[in-house]
Amino acid sequence: MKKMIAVVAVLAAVLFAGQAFAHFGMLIPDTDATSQDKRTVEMVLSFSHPFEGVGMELEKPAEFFVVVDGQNKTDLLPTLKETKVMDHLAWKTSYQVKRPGLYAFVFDPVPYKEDAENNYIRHITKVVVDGYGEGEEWNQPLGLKTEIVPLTRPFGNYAGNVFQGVVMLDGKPAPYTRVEVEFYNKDGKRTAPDERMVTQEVIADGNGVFTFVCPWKGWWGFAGLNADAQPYEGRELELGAVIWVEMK
Ligand SMILES: [Cu+2]
Repeated sequence: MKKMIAVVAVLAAVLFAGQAFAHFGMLIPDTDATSQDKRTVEMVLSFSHPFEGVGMELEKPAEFFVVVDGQNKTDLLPTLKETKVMDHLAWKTSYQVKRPGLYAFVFDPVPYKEDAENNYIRHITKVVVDGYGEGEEWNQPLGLKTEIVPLTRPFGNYAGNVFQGVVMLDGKPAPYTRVEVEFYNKDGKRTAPDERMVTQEVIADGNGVFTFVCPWKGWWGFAGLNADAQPYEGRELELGAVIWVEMK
């Protein structure tokens, strides 16, 4: 009996640990490009474990906006409607792309209190949509607190392509940042042979540049993780620079 309790305790600890890391802000559109036949982008915002399909509550974000061609910022917060992702509170919206250009959507959450790690988590989450084939200046920073600036065009990619980006923090490349990578296992068909393989991990180089090959089609999330210099509510604040990219 004692042995069984010990085994259960170890299992619980392993499962709990597995869920404790690898949370991702998720901002998933139903397309990475608009066309004459597809003018509206449906988007879902959540805070989840994308591979395992385990959700967390995402309270209404502090900010949600679109930046068109790196310049015109429009607040989209009032357009958000409640929905559920992985059985937890999430948000959705529908956005009509009226003219050609580069559309970068960003949400900045209210920091999430994570008791398992005794910290707060703020994943500033971005996705880029190519408006009518005119999404050009896709490697310009938006000036976020932290962000991944793509070095691979963040749309129209093949599965098997490399994704490369620069992790920026406070407007500067953040050397040797740990980047967690996860596949959005939407239909649950992918299984990891091993708990460690749910989340993949790379480290940026001395210029904040990281590289990852995406082996399958689908949406891939990249989270460059740093601790904020300022604690939040007395705890460490994990700052995540997150970007989602679709491989086809
Ligand atoms: Cu989590």
